[in-house]
Amino acid sequence: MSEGVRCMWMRGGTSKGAFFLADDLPQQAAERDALLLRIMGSPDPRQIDGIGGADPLTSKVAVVRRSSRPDVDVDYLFLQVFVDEAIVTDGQNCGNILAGVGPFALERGLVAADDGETRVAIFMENTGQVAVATVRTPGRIVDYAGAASISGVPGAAAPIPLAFRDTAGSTCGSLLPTGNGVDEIDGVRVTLIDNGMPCVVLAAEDVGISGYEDRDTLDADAALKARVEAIRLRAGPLMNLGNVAAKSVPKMMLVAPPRAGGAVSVRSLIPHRVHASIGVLGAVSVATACLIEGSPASRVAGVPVGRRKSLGIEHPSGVTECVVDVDDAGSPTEAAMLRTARKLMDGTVFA
Ligand code: NQM
Repeated sequence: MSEGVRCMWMRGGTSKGAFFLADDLPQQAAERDALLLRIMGSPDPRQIDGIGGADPLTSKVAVVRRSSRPDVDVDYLFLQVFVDEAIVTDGQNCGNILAGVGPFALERGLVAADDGETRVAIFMENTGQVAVATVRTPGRIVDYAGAASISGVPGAAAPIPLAFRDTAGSTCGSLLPTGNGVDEIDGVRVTLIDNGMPCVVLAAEDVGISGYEDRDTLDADAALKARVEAIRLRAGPLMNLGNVAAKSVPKMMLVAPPRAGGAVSVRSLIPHRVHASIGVLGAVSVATACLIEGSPASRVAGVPVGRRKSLGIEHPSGVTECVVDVDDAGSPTEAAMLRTARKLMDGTVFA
């Protein structure tokens, strides 16, 4: 591949990654993954020989193709390239990188832009659901500039609302894969939940922290990480995920009472580094856990009444608003989140 591969480097939400057309990458997964490891510079904690940013949040890949599915514009496969291990996994989705998929598809001509704004229906190959992104396209050109700000990203940009349906059980088969709102693992009460992202939700105080620590403090706490990882490894098979030792799911969500006007405060391990803010579908899953009576999240959360619930998820870099619609039974039917994205570089990457 010395001739290089066409690649767009984009920020999507609070993450950054390399966006490729599916046709520009090897079709065989092992060959593709070897190439992506070279491109990102993994395995290496500094990713010095690649374009990855030495952080799981900046070592991400989107593979996009025109869709042949009815009512869908493009198919999006998300790949997480591990930083310090030679692992590329499609075992999770990513709602932050998803925010860049609409603009990328428009830029590459996979979708025709409308004048004003363009609705892009995106099939998320990792989990099999459709998300709808609305991208600002005045004069049929993607406009990245705007006044929307999201916590975790300095400044402002054009809003890209994302809407999700039918995300319950995306990877685990059902919203609550054990059938319970609360389980106990290693003496800790947990909710094993998947509303777009498999998550283990537990009270921060039950693993000996306040839940308000910053990212660096928690990343330096080896004892905490070992305890949380032991719970994660036991949760994996219970969530129909099998042995999760080399997987990036489930995410570990340590919750505490809100203290900045939101619904709940969260520190998430994704799974071996602490998230600088929170993942999109991770936030949807935590917000949903807050609605489950008697769960560790519901015990600390302040949940608004009504069928449409706007829950502020507090995290290390601010508050992310997540809107969840519920049916008469209180089960989630739809979720929405505001993101922004930015085209950073378009060119050829060499492996
Ligand atoms: O949960 C990081 C991110 C994510 C995932 C992670 C995400 C999501 O912030 O939808 O966006 O949890 O690995 O990019």
